[in-house]
This record gives sequence, structure tokens and C-alpha cells, in this order.
Amino acid sequence: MTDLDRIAHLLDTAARTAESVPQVSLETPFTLDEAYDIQHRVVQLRVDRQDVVTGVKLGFTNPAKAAQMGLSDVIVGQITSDMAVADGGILDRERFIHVRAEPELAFRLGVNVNPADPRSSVYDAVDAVAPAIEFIDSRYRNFKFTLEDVVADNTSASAYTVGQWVPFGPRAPHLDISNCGVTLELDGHVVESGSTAAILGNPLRALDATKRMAAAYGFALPAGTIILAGAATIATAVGEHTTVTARVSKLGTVSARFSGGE
Ligand code: OOG
Ligand code: MG
Repeated sequence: MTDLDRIAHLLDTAARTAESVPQVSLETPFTLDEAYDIQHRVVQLRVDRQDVVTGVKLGFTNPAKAAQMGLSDVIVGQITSDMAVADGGILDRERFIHVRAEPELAFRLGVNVNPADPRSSVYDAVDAVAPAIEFIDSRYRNFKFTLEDVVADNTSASAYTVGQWVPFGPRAPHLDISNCGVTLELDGHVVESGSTAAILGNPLRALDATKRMAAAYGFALPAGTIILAGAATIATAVGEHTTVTARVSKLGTVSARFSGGE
């Protein structure tokens, strides 16, 4: 087994058992290209267990969120059907290590995009947008990592909930989502608030970033792909028996509840 395979298995086991592991790069330094290679192996281990890739997620598209983690470059990870939780659904808190929630926007592609084609546009392929919550759960102790560590760990992806899809894109050009108010609530109390403008200055820029990152690191963007654009506010820790709600003006609300250890 190569080092890259060994690290992929370590991170996959940490996710499956909800047991954190020490930061890998301190023991075994690796490059950013190798980090994406490890991430592809981590996702392949899930696919080998009949999980299905549903889309991609961007990270650190919001400078406040990047500062929270002490990093600055945009990163990309992959989301899967086992990570999807229905709007209003229940998550088992015991499946997570130290889960945090962040309010996001989700875009959906109506047609395939070839990221390697210089003429292709992700925006042109978008058919809908929705409010979303991403649940991140770093497999590293104390949520501490380098850029390479977090990319290898599939950018802390662990669960996500998407609200009602609203028609958006070239066929619904009148909806302006560049500066929508966003709140994150725990049990009805607002814990973070911000704007979709915090996502790269305009969340549509997340679509260009998606194409660039997909071309650079080998992600496919078929019709039906969900793109999580990145957090509109910093992330907040979530305990047991807690309902998490994200509200995005013009788009609506989305929520999920964490069960306890009973
Ligand atoms: C990495 C994932 C960042 C976002 O929306 O910025 C991310 C992390 O903070 O653990 O998903
Ligand atoms: Mg996120």
C-alpha cells in the first residue's frame, strides 16, 4: 500500500468510526496535488461501498470563514448521497466527531459541463439554486489542519441539507442572489448572520471557481451535479438535540435536527 492509500484508509476509517486522528502532514508531508489524489481515493472507498457522488463543494470562498481556519486558498471537495439529509430530516449526532454547521447556497446543473472546454460555462448549465446547510466534521483532532490536510480529508465534508430548489440561471435571469441576507439558527436563536455577497464577493464567482478547480483536479460536472458554493458565515459547533436552520432572503429556509445519544 502506498502512503497515499494508507492516508486515504486512515481518513476513511476516522470518518466511519467518528474517531479523530492526528494531523497527517506533521508525520508524512505531502503536496497539494497529492492531497487531491488522496481525496479521490477517500471518495473511491465510499463509492466502493455503493455510495454515489452527488456533487462538489467549495471551501474558503468566504474570507471570514477562511480566517476562522487560518487558511486562504479556495479548495474543493466532493459530496455523496450518504451525506445528503432531507430538509427537516434527522442526523445522528453520534455519527460525528465535532460537527459544525454553516449556511450555504446550493446550485444545480441542468446539463453536463466539460470543465476542460475553454468555452464551457458552469453558470450557463445552472437550472436552480437553493438555501443549504453544510455540516463539516474534520477527521483531524481539534479541527486543526494545513491546506493539504483538509483537501486530503475531502474538505471536512460530512453531511448537507438542501432546501427547496428555485429556478435560476440563464433561463431565470431576474433572480438576483448577489446580496441576500443569510442567518444560521440553533433552536431558533440566530448565531451567525451575513450575506451571500461574502461568498467571493458574489456567489456566481463560485461557479467560475468550480470550473477552474474541476479542470485542475479532475472532477466531473454531469447534469444533476449539486455545487455547494461555500459558507456565507463562519461555522458554528452543534451539539445533540439541536435544530439547525439556515435562512436566505429570496430563497427560503432549510433545517435539520441532531438527535442525541439515546
Ligand atoms: C473546511 C471546509 C470549508 C467552507 O464552506 O468554507 C468549507 C473546514 O472548514 O473544515 O466547507
Ligand atoms: Mg462549506
